[in-house]
Amino acid sequence: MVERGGPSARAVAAVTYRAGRGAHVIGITGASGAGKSTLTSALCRSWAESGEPVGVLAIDPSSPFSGGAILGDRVRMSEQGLDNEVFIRSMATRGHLGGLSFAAPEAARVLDSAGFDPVVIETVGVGQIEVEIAARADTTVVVVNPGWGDAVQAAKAGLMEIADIFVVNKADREGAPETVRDLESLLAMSGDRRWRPPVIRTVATDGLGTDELRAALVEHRDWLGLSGVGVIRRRQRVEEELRAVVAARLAERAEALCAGEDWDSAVEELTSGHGDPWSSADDLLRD
Ligand SMILES: Nc1nc2c(ncn2[C@@H]2O[C@H](COP(=O)(O)OP(=O)(O)OP(=O)(O)O)[C@@H](O)[C@H]2O)c(=O)[nH]1
Ligand SMILES: [Mg+2]
Repeated sequence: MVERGGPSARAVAAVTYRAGRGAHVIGITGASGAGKSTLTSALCRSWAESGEPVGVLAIDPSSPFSGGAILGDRVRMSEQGLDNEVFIRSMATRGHLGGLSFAAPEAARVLDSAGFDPVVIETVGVGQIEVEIAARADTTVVVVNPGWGDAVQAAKAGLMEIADIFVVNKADREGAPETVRDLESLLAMSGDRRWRPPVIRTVATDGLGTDELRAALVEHRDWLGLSGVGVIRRRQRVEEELRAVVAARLAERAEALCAGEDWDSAVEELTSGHGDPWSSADDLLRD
C-alpha cells in the first residue's frame, strides 16, 4: 500500500505515525558492490541471534527481485529458525507513484510500528534521492572498500558529510589499513564535528567486524539521545516530510486548476488578447 501511494498510503500513514515506537533507523549506503547487502545480512544474523527483531528495506535501483545476496541469506536464516526475527523487503527505485522519498520513510515506519528495532535501509550511494534517504536515518553508515579511489568516490558522492560511521569492508583485501588511515585524516580535518565518525574494518563475508559495528551503532544511538542531536534530526525529518507532502498537495491542486471550464475560459480570454496570465492565475486560485 505504501509503495502504491495515494489514498491507501495515506491511510497507512495515519496509523503508523501514531504507532511508531521510535526504532533505531540505520541507513547503510555506499558504492554498488561495496558489500552493503552482505554486511546487512551479517548484522541481521547477529541481531537475530541476540533476539533483536530487525527489519530491512533494501532499496534496489533496478528491480525488486534482484536482492541477490540478502535474499539468499534470508533462506539460510530461515533454516536456522531466525525468520521471525528478520523481515527483509526489497523496494524498486522505479515505479513509485508517490516517489521513493515518500515510500521509503513510510515503509520504515511500518516496520517500526510492527515492532522491528533496528530498521535498516540499504541504498546505493549514487543518486541524490538514494543518498538523501540514507541521510534521513538516525545513524548513517557509509561502506567503502580498500583503495584510495573508493574514499575519493565517497567524498565526491557527498557521502563524507552524511556518514556517522565508516565501514571499510573487504578488509581481507590489500590496502585496508591505508584506507582507514586516509579516512581518519580526512575526518580529522573536518574538525568541529561533535561526533567523530569511527572507521571500522569488516569482512562481511565472514562476519568479521560485525560486533565492533554493532557497538558503534549503539554508541551513536546513545550519543544521539544524550547530545539532543537525535531530537533535532527527527524534527528535521518531520519538516522535510511535511514540506514534501505540502508540495505534492499543491502540485495536485495546480493540476486540477489547469483543467475544466474556468481554465478553458481563461485560456480563451488570453488567446483573444485580453487580460494577462498573472491576473488569470489569481482568478483561478481565488475560486
Ligand atoms: N572479499 C570479500 N568480498 C566481499 C566482502 N563483502 C562482500 N563481498 C563480496 O562482494 C560482492 C558484492 O557484495 P554485495 O553485498 O552484493 O554488495 P552491495 O553493496 O550490496 O551491492 P549492490 O546492492 O549491488 O550495490 C559479493 O560477491 C560479495 O560476496 C568482503 O568482506 N570480502
Ligand atoms: Mg545490495
